[in-house]
Amino acid sequence: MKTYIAVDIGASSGRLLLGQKKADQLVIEEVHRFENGFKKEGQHDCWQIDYLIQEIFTGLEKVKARGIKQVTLGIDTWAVDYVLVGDDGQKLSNPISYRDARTTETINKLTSRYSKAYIYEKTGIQFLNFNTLYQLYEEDRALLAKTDKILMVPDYLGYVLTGNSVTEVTNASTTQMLNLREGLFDQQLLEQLQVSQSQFPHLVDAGTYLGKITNKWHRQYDLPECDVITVATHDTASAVVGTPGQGDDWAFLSSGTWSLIGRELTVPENGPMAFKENYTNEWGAYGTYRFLKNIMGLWMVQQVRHDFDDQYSFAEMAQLASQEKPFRQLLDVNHQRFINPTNMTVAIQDYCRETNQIVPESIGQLVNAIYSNLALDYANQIGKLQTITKKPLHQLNIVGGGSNIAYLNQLTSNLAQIKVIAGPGEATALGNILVQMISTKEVADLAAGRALVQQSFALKTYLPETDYPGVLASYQQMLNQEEH
Ligand code: LFR
Repeated sequence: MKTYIAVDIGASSGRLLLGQKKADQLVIEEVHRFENGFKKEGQHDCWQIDYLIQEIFTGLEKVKARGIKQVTLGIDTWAVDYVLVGDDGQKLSNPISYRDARTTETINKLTSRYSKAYIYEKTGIQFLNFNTLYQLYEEDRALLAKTDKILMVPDYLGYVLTGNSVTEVTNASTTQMLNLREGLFDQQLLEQLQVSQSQFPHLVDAGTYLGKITNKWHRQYDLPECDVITVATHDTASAVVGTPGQGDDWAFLSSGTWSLIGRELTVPENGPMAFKENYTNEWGAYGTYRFLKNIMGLWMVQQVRHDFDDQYSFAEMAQLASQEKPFRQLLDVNHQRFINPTNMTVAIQDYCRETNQIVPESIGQLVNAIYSNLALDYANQIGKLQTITKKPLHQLNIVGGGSNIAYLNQLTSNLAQIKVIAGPGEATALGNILVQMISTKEVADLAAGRALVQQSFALKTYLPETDYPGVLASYQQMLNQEEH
């Protein structure tokens, strides 16, 4: 029996999961989990990339300690961030986090030359302050001049492990630098950044073989033999692969640090309405597109938890939130002020004070305010998704850690008046493993992979139980007023 390892690193935690196909079931087990986060280094919030590499090896040593001698392995992480590598093959600095303040104003600077509409038409990618396009625009020119390779974070990790470098497309598309029509980096945008095509290793699709872990690491650590496969290296791309949607009337919501809500398309949708609503067309595995929107997500809950000295577990926070009344405040959860505030609790309370709303004080009230407004935004986007793609939706598949929050799932089902299927919580790692299994021919294709997930994991169904007359309309009105 083959053993597959998913290295899945999100902005707040990372894990190694072991997967095997036993009879007609996909069986997974977590072998190692670790914290992740950025730290201030000088002016900037930086990822601790050497620490992440160390944790990958620690996890692989645990695999070997179980007597497993041979595995295949795939790596996925969050998107948009990159590592600059010099001529000597070493990183030139730690990667700066997308939440760093350096790009807050950059969209305006860059779009004074090329309009937003023009960039959108080329790339089909949503305008987020932190896209790689804007990060590279603000990059230290002296460092860029010394840069031999620009590697997206998961490509960098694969490079450190194997010595081989590629640019995998599901993640590369989030740079907002790939040309949709040409399927390559866009020459004009590269020129604007004074970055050359040759600084990016060649583009590859998800499922491409990368190489073996080099002997240097085998001498240093007790590792299994490892064939590294470049999976859908963007965590959201892996999550969508691992989402057990069937037919074409389902939407996905990958619920973690971010909430990524959208639907899978086979042809990108970058028309005027998608542009106006700032929807993105991120490239997926096997010729698909993730037509989606970023919503602030559980980041807000994670930060509030820190404000309360991490004394509550996420389950306790959800329990306390469910005892409060929903919709006591309307918040624009996607406001820039919630991207990286010094204190999230204070940021939420200030917002409520400024807008003359009840100020949430207790942990339950704060978390309820976040859940209520996330659910409102989900419902709002379900409507927009159907309008823009001109196809009805009858089901929302919620995956990721957030799919375990029953209260939030029910709120979402009620507000959007849609059937919610929750789970699996580990869809990202599953998608990572499925791409490996498709590469080794243990699974036939994407549809077969999703069917395997469907039959291997217990999913929960939520049906609308009630509605909240006028609440979604008030939320939409609040957003419209904010825009004007
Ligand atoms: C989710 C995610 C999103 C991306 C954001 C920043 O973990 O990858 O898809 O927009 O993080 O990279």
